[in-house]
Amino acid sequence: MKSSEILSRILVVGGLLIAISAPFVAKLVGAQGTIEMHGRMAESGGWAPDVIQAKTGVPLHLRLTSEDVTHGFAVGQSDIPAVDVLPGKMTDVTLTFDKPGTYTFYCTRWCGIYHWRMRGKIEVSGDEAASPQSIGSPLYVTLKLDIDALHPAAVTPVGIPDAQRGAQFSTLLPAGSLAPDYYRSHSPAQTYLALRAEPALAALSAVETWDLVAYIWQSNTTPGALAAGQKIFAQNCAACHGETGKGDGVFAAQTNALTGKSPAKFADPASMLGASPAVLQGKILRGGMGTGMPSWGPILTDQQTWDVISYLYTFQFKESNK
Ligand code: HEC
Ligand SMILES: [Cu+2]
Repeated sequence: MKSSEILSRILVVGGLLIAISAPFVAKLVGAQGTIEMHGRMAESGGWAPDVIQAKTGVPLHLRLTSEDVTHGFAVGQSDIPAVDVLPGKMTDVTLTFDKPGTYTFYCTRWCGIYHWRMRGKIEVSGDEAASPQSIGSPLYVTLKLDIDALHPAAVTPVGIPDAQRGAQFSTLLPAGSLAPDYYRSHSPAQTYLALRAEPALAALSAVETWDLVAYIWQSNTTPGALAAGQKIFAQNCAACHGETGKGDGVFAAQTNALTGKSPAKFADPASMLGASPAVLQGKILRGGMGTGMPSWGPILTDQQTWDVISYLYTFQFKESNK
């Protein structure tokens, strides 16, 4: 084959590709470089398109509309405010990314049982190094925890442990008890048993020791983090786990009918006090893989994840100022 022949073949093939892809690209990218995006409930297809390319520093214009019910649109791990996406209306959103990486956009309205599956990706290219999720391995991986195993608490308190009452014994605590590493890698029941074995705490009653466990939890959070965690919980978790953590949210029964699993009961001390923050974080990041528990890793920032975890323990512990 002569080289001119090869060249002409490449040209023909190249021409064909352009002809095929041109109408498709034109549909996605409108006259002013605006992408029109249509939302449908996940069972009818979710977002179209569901993968979008963008460049750092270059504004991305989206026109959002719904083909069925009201949806919402937000980008995970970003502080861009969520907008509503209404049938028969266009909502314009302009996004500019400073960091390259793959961002997840998602629906923020409870449009149905598969609501949380209404997700898509924005692939942002650029020169800058850091990606939005470059936070290293999560704790459950480094600690080699089995996040799917049951974690019954070896011991549970009689009443509600009270962080304020615990504060008065805080000077007796062994060094390192309040360190984040310790708090995150131990369940409250494990912490309780470790404190019971401390000679310096031998004079404390069981109730007083549990109060100290609550104090350790409270020392590892702040009122601001708890308030942020409460908001995240109300928006994203209560529909399954229930407003009061009893596993009785509006979608709990449907989740059980679909997967055979029920949303975890954070209000149940026998299970919750056996869970370390690291175990809870693992499940939140990864999701249940078929249990109905969504994966929140691409949606919540590291800080938001710890905020909601510290909030989950309010179903077990009493805070100082309450
Ligand atoms: C669509 C329903 C649904 C939503 C929404 C949901 N969950 Fe879950 N979640 C479940 C189910 C079902 C389980 C139990 C099965 C499992 O562990 O995978 C579970 C389990 C968990 C566990 C494991 C608890 C344990 O003791 O091991 C944590 C932690 C958790 N969810 C946190 C959250 C948080 C935080 C949110 C919101 C950001 C959330 N979930 C939203 C259904 C849901
Ligand atoms: Cu939706």
